[in-house]
Amino acid sequence: MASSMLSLASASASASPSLSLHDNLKGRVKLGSVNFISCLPDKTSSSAKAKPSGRISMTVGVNVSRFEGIAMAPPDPILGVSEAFRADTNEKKLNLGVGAYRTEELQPYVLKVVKKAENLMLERGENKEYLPIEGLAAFNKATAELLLGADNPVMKEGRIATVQGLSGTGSLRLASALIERYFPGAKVLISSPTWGNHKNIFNDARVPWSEYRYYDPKTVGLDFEGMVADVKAAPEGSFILLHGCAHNPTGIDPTPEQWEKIADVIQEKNHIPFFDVAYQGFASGSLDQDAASVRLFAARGMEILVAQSYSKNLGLYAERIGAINVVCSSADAAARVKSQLKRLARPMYSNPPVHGARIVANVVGDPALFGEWKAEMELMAGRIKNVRQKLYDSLMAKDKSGKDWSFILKQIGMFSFTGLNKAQSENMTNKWHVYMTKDGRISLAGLSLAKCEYLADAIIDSYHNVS
Ligand code: PLA
Repeated sequence: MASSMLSLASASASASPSLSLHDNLKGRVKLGSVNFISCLPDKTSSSAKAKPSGRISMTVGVNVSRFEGIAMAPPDPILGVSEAFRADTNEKKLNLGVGAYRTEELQPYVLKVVKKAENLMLERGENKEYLPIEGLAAFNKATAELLLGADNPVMKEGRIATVQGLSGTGSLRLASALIERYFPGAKVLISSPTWGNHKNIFNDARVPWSEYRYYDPKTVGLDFEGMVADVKAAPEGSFILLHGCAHNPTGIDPTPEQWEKIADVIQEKNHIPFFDVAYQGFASGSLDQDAASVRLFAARGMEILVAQSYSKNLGLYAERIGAINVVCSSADAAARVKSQLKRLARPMYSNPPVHGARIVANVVGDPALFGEWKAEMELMAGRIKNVRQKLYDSLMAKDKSGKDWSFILKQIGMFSFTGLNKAQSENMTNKWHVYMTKDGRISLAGLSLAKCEYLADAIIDSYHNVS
């Protein structure tokens, strides 16, 4: 309907190219579409000016839209890779862009424990009523306990405000809204590099950010001195965004000793640590080990923000389940913070979805299911470690240049930061049909043992033959 209206409009206008815009609009009105009339621009507005092209009809037709001034957005640097992958018909194609776990057959994986929890939920005939603004109480309790440990004094003293969020991203966004409202002008410091969406989140929330040094390309490791210096130099009371484990995209985490020093500087400068925990249990295979960084800060009695996600560790990508936790110095402060988080959430999305929250609450709340989850998580983390090893072995066997690829083994989590530059990453995609982000990151969770040699060939070719 819309397109036929447009073509009628075009025909009418192109038949009378000398008509003024207003005349054209009037002519269009005669076509008699109510929708169309309602879209007409104000003839006095500048946006209604016809462009000096032979296709005045099209200009007028398109200018009818109030969205004329909106330019095409670029594809997302991570999720856009999946779109390009889907469009490629080459049978060798490999999607190492988004961090989504695949089986050895490169198929998406629904955890067995998730299916069990869903069956239980179906048997119980759970209703579909709205959740409270803060989310499912059983989920909020479970997620905070998973993060800090059930016997953590923070839990016992009620010093934590936990609100269910729309997975990690939505939880980070809610925390950003809290910062914007209650800490106006405060800066968030993010690592260089970091997960690309962090910048978008803070930009959209109008929270100023700057970067601290993190990755050192010379050592392909952590620039610890640079990091500490930059955190020290930040204005007092800044928020320091830290990846709880499995740093994305580098796969390089501070050692426990380095975490202590980072905590020292943050405390010294009265900064507020802001953790993004998107991979708990997925880095080492152990939920407790992967939460050690956050627990270290909590044990010092510091106030902390922590965004959590269940996309990766429970494979609940599309359920959008996560949480924002604010550890406060008193139960009273936590209650007030929670009330304000709810106030921020209500006009944004009202209340969160229930399905994923029930899955998490059921899995964590049932000792048998909890045990099964841990075993499955170890399997997933183990498969990633195996392909990491095989990729390294293949590179070492095939690359005769003497290059040291051992940094791949030192990285942890689902990603490997290959060190390939933009042109080399593009070669990976254009020549080898290996889809990855342009910063040189590959998701090992999308790689199988069977494809390691092919990937090694692609990396060696791109590294040595593309500058
Ligand atoms: N924080 C970090 C560090 C992440 O890597 C991701 C996901 C998230 C938060 C948010 O995930 P969630 O909203 O699904 O909970 N990063 C992915 C996917 C896996 C993405 O970009 O959205 C990535 O490929 O980097």
